Amino acid sequence: MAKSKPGGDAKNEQLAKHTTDNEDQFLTTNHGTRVNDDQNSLKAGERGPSLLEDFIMREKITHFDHERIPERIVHARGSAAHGVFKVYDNSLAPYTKASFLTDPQAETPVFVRFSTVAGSRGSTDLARDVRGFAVKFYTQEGNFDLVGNNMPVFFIQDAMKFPDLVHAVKPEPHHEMPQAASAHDTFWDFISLMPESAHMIMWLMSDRAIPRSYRMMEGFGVHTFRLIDADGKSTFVKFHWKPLLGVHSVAWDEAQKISGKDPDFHRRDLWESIENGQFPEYELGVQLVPEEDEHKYPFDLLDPTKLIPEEMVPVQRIGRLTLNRNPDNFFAETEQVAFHVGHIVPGIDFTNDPLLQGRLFSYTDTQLIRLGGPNFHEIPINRPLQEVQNNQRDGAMRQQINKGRTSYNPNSLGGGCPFQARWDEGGFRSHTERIEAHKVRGRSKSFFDHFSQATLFYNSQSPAEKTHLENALAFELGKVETVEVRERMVGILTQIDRGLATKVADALGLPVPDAPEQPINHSVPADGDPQEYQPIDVKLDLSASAPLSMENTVKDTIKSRKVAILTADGVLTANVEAMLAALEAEGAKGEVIATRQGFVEGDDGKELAVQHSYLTAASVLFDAVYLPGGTAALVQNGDAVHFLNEAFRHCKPIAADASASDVLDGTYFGAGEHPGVFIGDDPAALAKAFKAGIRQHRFWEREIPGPIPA
Ligand code: HDD
Repeated sequence: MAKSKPGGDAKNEQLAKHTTDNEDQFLTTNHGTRVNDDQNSLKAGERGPSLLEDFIMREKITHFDHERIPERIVHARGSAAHGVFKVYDNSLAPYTKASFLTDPQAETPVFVRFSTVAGSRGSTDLARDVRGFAVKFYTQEGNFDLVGNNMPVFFIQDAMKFPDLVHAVKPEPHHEMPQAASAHDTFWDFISLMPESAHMIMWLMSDRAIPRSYRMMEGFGVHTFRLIDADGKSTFVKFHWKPLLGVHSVAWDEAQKISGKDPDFHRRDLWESIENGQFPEYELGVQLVPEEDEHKYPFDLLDPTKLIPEEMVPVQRIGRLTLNRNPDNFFAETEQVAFHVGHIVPGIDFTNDPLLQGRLFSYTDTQLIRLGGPNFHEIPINRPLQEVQNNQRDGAMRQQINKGRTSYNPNSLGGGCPFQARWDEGGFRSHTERIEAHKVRGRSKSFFDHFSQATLFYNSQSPAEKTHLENALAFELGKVETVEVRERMVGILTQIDRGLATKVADALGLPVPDAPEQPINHSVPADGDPQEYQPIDVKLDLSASAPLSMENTVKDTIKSRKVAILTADGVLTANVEAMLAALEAEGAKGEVIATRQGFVEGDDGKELAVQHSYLTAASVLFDAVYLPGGTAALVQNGDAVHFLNEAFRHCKPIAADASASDVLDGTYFGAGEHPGVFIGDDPAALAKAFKAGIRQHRFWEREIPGPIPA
């Protein structure tokens, strides 16, 4: 095994050792016998029955029959990439012993898997859902897994409720519908009885649940963890990932259409951006809270349904993650990678968050069944940089060939090896925490504020984001068939914001209760005292928190954006070329669309290469549209006109040459003035304005009901 060497090389070498180079190699059976016919099975005569003796065919088919392993019970659909993490100069040295967070020279290899939660492996990427953001750091001191999501809070406070949550959101058991969707009765039945999920529901109904790209979403460790310095002193920490491209989403109508046009939209986007050398980048952020401030906040740091508003504790950006290499083999790496919140290294430790505590059990347990036994740590993608040395032995599919007589500790026959490591030798030592308590099944009273942060989130949204959130609730609850469930949810919404409850109730044709209804609390045990589980009413000093709105995200780049260029024979070649160059100069990519594939003939007789026909392209797969002049024929092309109408409806930037106004007149929005629609004669000025528009991502102010659906 490769010795621990800084940077990605050690991991690459290690993986390369396990990758077969197929060039100049003969086809063999799994046991090394060269095969001379891979086309025909062995038969008794050319037209006769196949023979059992055919060990080559039987081996091939047997292996095929066993190709599938159980998919992940949650986060089954995912895609991943390799990369590196580097801490900045102002590292976390005063707070943690972990060298990957303190040594700016260290380049730590990482493997990151993004995922949806509810759908099965073949489901669509654009489902309304939480996204997993799991990072495996192959550090010098062992593997550290930060198994987070793109939302900073969770549905439930205690891991005891996780199977219930997942059963509720998964397809309903009698008919296995709907796939990858929370818009159904069992999910909302559960949520309407679980007031603690109110905050998470605000995130899930917001546009954060339909990201434009894995490269344009935040990540969060969710729980409060601990950093531990060399002296053993602990500081509470929340981990964040901040994408350098900003946080952006698509429209809900668009998400649904992408699910049909390209269910692999996020997977493809991640893959292509890495292949094109436009490496996704995120900064690692931390919010640090000294131990002595544990009880200073109007929420409990151990409660995973709460975030720490950045106005209270700023996020310090301490390092950068760059994803720079696609996996070589999806199954071997992306599918077999095993994350676990319990994979930590000296310098990091857990808190008593009851959700985290339950997770510490669940992840190994799930790998045992999913990856078929206790040796999943030997699969190349899961191996640490260091040589593994312990007295664990045997088990299914053991790879390591342990030598010697001793597999126990203490021993003298093996010279006492392997030795325990002291803290100053890099040994992990659990943080010493004083606990004086009764053993109870219960929850701290400090966990019983369920609404203050749900309200904070809603109040922090821009007007467009609020509308999207209200529409999402109206959509999801509109799909719920049981009226009592819808009513209970309206009751919950009254606790968050009366205006929100009213809008959703109107859409559902339901009355809004006069006074907010106290939701039913189901966290009371059968023999418990309901008084002990009464909600607490917390008023936050903060009425809104700017980082919670995507409106306030970074909008300074068009890097990696995809722009559709609608053409027809006779198109003004020079203008198309000027726009392509202007986009490329800032890292965006224009793609030519025409009625047929191959080439389109320009006004000057020059041929332009065509990337898509109107049949294979769709506006929802692009960030922006350019309509050059010389395309008057498109006014008769329903697909092209629809392309423009739909892009307008989804609030995307649109540029058009002034000479293309005939085609614009054929759209429902026309050639008039609209935010985000740029029309001009001068190619350079037009490209400049267009690029400024693409930086804005969307012009949501255009989102008024129009005569075409969206
Ligand atoms: Fe989990 C997978 C994130 C709560 C049990 N979880 C999984 C993955 C992510 C998360 C990103 C996919 C990892 C990958 O790409 O392979 N999970 C979270 C977050 C949670 C959370 C951010 C709350 C803060 N999870 C949670 C609880 C439990 C689990 C409370 C169980 C008590 N999670 C699992 C699991 C999975 C999993 C069943 C399925 C596949 C796997 O672990 O490897 O064990």
